[in-house]
Amino acid sequence: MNNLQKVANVAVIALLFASSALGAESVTTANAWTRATVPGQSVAGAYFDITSVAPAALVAVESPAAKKAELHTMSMDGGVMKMRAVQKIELPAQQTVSLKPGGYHVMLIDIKRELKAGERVPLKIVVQDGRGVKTSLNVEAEVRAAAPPAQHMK
Ligand SMILES: [Cu+2]
Repeated sequence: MNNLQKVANVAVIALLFASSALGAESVTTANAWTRATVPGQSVAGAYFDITSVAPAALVAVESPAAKKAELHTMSMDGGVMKMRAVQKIELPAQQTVSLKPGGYHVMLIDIKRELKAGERVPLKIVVQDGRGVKTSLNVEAEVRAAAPPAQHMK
């Protein structure tokens, strides 16, 4: 570890002690994307990598592109992949949690218009820290070219 890294680590620790609430800089996201929709498609998954410096949880998402957004998980149930809504997605300290097809994802429900490849969909994500304090972050999801829409089961 060089001196610059040591200074950076001390700065992060100081920040943790200085603020009881998670600052916007304490949670980072990367690689946010969603799939382009086909006409008539009303739901779409949105995905991103999220990392928190302190233990936290992703508790809500909203987007102006959809009437509502839910946090979903996907698991095998009797040999069938099923999605279900979850109240939160735990974010262990300094571990990147990936929302991706086949796992945790954001479900955009009642999409207001077609999502076209190349455009960006704004997402507002809400993270709750260990003391219950909520912080919201804005994330831009890149719309990627369509693949066959996933089956949505309740
Ligand atoms: Cu889903």
